[in-house]
Amino acid sequence: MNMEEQLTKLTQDMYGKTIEQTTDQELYYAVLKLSKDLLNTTAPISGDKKIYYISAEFLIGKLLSNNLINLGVYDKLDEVLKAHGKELSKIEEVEPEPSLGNGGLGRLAACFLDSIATLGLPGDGIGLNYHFGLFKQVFKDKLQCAEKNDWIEQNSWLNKTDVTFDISFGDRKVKSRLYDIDVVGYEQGVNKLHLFDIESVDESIVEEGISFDKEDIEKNLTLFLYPDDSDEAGNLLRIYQQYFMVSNAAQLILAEMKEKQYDLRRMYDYAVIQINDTHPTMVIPELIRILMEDKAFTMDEAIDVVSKTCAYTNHTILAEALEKWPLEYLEKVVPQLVPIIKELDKRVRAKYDDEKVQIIDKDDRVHMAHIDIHYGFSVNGVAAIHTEILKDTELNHFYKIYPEKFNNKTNGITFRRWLLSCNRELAGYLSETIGEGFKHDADDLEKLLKFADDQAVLDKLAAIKMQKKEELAAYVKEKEGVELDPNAIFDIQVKRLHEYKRQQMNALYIIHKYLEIKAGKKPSTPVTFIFGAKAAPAYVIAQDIIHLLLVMQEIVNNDPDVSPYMKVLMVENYNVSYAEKLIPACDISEQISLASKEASGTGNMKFMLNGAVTLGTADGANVEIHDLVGDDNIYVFGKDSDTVIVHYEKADYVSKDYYEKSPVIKEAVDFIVSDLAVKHGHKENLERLYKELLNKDWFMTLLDLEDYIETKDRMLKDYEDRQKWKKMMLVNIAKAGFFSSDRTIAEYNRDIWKLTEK
Ligand code: 26Q
Repeated sequence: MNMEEQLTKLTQDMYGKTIEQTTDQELYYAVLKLSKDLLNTTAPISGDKKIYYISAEFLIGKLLSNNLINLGVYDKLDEVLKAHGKELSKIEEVEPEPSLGNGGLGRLAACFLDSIATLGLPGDGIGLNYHFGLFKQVFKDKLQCAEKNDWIEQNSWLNKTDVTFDISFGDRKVKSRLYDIDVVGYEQGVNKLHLFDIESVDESIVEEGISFDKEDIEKNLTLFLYPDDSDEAGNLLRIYQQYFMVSNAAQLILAEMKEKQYDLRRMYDYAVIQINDTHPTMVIPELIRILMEDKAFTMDEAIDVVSKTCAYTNHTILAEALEKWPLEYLEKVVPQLVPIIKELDKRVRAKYDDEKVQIIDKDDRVHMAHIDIHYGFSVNGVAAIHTEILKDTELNHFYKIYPEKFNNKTNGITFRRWLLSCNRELAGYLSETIGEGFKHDADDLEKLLKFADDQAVLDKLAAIKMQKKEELAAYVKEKEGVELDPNAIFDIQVKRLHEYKRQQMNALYIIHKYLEIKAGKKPSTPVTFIFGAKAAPAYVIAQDIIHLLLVMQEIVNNDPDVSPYMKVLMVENYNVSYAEKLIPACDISEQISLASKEASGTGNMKFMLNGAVTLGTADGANVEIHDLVGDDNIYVFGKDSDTVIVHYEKADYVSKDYYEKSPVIKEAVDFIVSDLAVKHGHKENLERLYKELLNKDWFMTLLDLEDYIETKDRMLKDYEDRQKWKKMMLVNIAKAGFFSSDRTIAEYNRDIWKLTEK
């Protein structure tokens, strides 16, 4: 049967209707079924050695479009649907977005699964099947409210398996159940994303918002990602979740080893476990425990085998994000691991006198990263500058002990989702211009450089950008009720809300611009500032920053003197699907973290690939973008990481000095608590943010504000030199090949995993 016949039969069997008669909703489920049938007949990727990527987050996004592309049937299906008066892009809208991640780390895990399968490497993801995942963001009274985000439906990409495991905690035993999602590589075979759930989970215990009984572990264990940890019960719940994840992972890996009759004493010849940040760290003591208790290993043997199997990726240098669990909590939830962790610590103490490398500190807190570094064979950072900072400062004590373990793996993104799927117009035009080679070898994008002076190519790139801006404007009009002008410059900052990412600095720029326009200085090209960000519900200042942005949105957009020249929009519930609409429509990519704080960033890569120009600090992967495109095709500002690190060491940054020295800074900061702002907002939130900026400003917003204003103004001016701007777009696209996650995964494999590519 050809595709048209298959689909016709499906809609007939499922609904007794022709394709024409079905609704988009019904068609989605028919196409889902068709895709799942295709996945079932696609060969699994196999090989002797396998990578297990364990992660608390897999921010996979909607899967329909991506799976159709990777299965090689997107165009065919699109054609069939069109012939019956249906639009694939409309049908895609029906799919709910899985809510299994928070930000960069989770999206990276999803890109990696795509590339692992695309390179034909045997490798599965292992994580949790959160029913409500990360909360859904709604704005009420210009404040963020958190609601549950349900995404699991009767018919979905999840496949219930008959795999279950017993998981024992200190005070209870539970039964797990494995659900699988197929991960198909681009014109390749299939791997799995293994998501564990608890049989007794109960969605009905969630009350208004996202509150629930944190102590009812049998019912709540897999409801939410990162449940509020501002009290003890919340912390314990996170430990329950982490142990549940890794004990399932360990049992699954050992079961697969057994099935293949592999010799466990050479486990490292058959398996690599990549530990994505510290959330899965307990897999190390758990594997040691099982090998000793069930497989008669001595402690020495178990430690040796596990250490040669596990590798750790660090995603942050922020002290507050490095997990340290009180030993007392571990005793309560996972007492069986405590003697092992103590023994691991004892062995470290016997060898090294240095307090900084111990696992259990003097306050009896267990430093999870320290377990990974001592008892794993590889430690990697996620961008060149980040790895250097780890080696030189944050993890220097470890680097001195184990220089051979440290390596860099600069992050990447899958071009299937972030070009072929989200920007079909650009992908299509690139194919016409430089051939299809870039679809398999991203470095081929460099062929575009030959066209840097070809007017037709430059104009077409600009025309595609305009089309994507128009599409975004239409979507935003419907979704948010805000009118955007596609002729304005689209300046976009989308990422988790965090002070180090400095959305507040962007807000201060907006205030500055608003005040300038009010004073009569009107920009010749209008500009639209777009934000998308969720803030952790317990992160007060982050909520205040969202509030300020929403206040500015109201003030600016409703002021007839100002709104013809600038607009502000904070989109509600920013997620992967929204990113796929925003990124292709962007002119200016805001990557303005305080230098040294953003490990890599991956949004920066997605924007570049789609022809946006970066406005950024010398931080994370921005540094590598700068190296690739050269000074003429990026706007870099702000103090560098060495300077910032010295400020922290000397504790000599005083934000008030910057405020008092600069009338421009003072005026912008003061506006936060002006009568006008307070009239539109809440005094309490605005005052708290104002005081924070003036008295603390831990992430040094005011340090870089003047340079930021100057650089951004220059960039907005340069946009008017259309020829220059179009060339910058072209160079950014052409140089983005390095950031394909296929390159990243090939490096992981070459240096860490050492699997054979198929
Ligand atoms: C820590 C302690 C207690 C509870 C939760 C956490 C926690 C939760 C989430 C710590 C970290 C995260 C997420 C981190 C993250 O997303 N990091 C980002 O990883 C990306 C992929 O490597 C990088 O590009 C980003 O720079 C980095 O911020």
